[in-house]
Amino acid sequence: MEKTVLNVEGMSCEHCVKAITNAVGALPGVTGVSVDLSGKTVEFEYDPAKSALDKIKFEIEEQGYEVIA
Ligand SMILES: [Cu+2]
Repeated sequence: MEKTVLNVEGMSCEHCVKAITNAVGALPGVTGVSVDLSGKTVEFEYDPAKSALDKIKFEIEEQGYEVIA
């Protein structure tokens, strides 16, 4: 498992936290999704063999947010 922190723009409320937590958490091999609204970060652990990082970033953008890094 690899621990990763992404900088994500556009998250503003608990709805955003839920949307991202549910969408990213539903991907295979992803656990421990934690959204920090004030820090504008999404932290999680993932298994690269099950979900590529690009796929995870894409999923966040599908929800309407922008992955900065
Ligand atoms: Cu929101």
